[in-house]
Amino acid sequence: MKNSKTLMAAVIASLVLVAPAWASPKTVTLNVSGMTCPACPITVKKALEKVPGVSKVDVRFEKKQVLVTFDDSKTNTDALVKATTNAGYPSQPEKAAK
Ligand SMILES: [Cu+2]
Repeated sequence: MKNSKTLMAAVIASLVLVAPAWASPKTVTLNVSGMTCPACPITVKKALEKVPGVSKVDVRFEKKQVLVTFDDSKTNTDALVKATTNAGYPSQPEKAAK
């Protein structure tokens, strides 16, 4: 009895700790075919980091992909595509979200 109560408390505590991470961050993979040299990702990353709501930009230069984590209540995939396009690097979401 005492053990199961302790276990329950541990489970609840871990749920409370993990919960904020579920809130609303979304990650999208953008294919950026125009990244041809190692300096390109810097421009792409800066352009994406300027978009309000973007919390993380992870460039995979070898794959010509950018993983963008953002708050979907503040921005969306279209805005991210526009940001890279305006910086000179047209991109496409890996999975069409429409
Ligand atoms: Cu370049």
